Amino acid sequence: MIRTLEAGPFPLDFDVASTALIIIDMQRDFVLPGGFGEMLGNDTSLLLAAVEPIQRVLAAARESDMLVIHTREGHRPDLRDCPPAKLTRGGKTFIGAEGPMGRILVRGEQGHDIIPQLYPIAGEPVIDKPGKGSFHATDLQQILLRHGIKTLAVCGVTLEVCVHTTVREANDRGYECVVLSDCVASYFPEFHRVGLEMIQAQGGIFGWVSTSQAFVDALAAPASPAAGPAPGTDGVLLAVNGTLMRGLKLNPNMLAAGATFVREAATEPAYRIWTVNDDHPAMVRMTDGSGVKVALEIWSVPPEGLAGILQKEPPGLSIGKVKLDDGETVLGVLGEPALVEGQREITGYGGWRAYVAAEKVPS
Ligand code: C5J
Repeated sequence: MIRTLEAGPFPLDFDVASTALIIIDMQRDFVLPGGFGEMLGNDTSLLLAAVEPIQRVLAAARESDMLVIHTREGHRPDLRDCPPAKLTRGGKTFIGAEGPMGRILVRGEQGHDIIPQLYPIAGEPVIDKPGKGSFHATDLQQILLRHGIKTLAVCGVTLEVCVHTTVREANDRGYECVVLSDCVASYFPEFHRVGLEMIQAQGGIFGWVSTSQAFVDALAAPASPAAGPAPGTDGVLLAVNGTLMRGLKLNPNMLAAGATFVREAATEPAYRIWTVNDDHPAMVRMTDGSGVKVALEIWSVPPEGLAGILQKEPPGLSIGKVKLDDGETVLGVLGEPALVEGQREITGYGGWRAYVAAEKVPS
């Protein structure tokens, strides 16, 4: 069931069945006094602020039968999986040392385990990871593939270390990540603020940022968007490359027509794109072999909604056939060649969204 999550830099459509909630390292060693975090000189109380929002998100995810995954950073008791540089970083040895909650960051010790408020229940995988990232030296990728996961809702600590490393690893592997801003924490408020900015900078370079409340609301909303056909069923596939895309200014025309987002895509390498007075793009098919791939979105539109979308399009844009890089041909918005005369070409950005993000064009 497709849901829309209010998020930056633009709303994220996600399917509950292909989304996992991943809660990173909510271990005593990071969030309670006497653990690794405090030994490094940090005030652990800042991390406790994330516990209550994560509890609400966790309850909503469990209620929706969403896959929930927990991670724990830690090492074998003999520390053979801990690189010497990590062990002695800062000139002191903390990992493996005795503390009030047992040996620091060692598997099986009290401090290594997840705090009771967020404790996993039966059936929720726990990933024991020796590194900061959750993919490095773990079976997380296999579990996500086995469950058909495409989207990760990410919570946990610390934002700038294990959360960021995991999001970057996941993003490079093709997962869509949304970080819930109040469900992550840092020992450094400045890192919290900047860490979130970095995720969604440049049009969502690593993913999306949302909140616990928006996530809970999206899961509680009735089947949404209810107006549109299920992707690829009785709707007509339409490729849009500009302001009709998610979160951009003419996207309400798509929603009003009952259209639903299907996927991101790219054209075959036969197109170029211009900005028409920085108001909207015009994508033109090239016949001289100079074309490249242009990023676009595929939407499913009820046939009766197509005319309404076209009518509201700026002059010089029409609906024709667009060939995608996977060989499929769909209907798509195209610019008339005359429209782009004297206009600025932005093909080098790869698409309208990257252009408006890079040049901060109101969109
Ligand atoms: C750190 C983590 N900060 N879970 N680990 O060492 O972020």
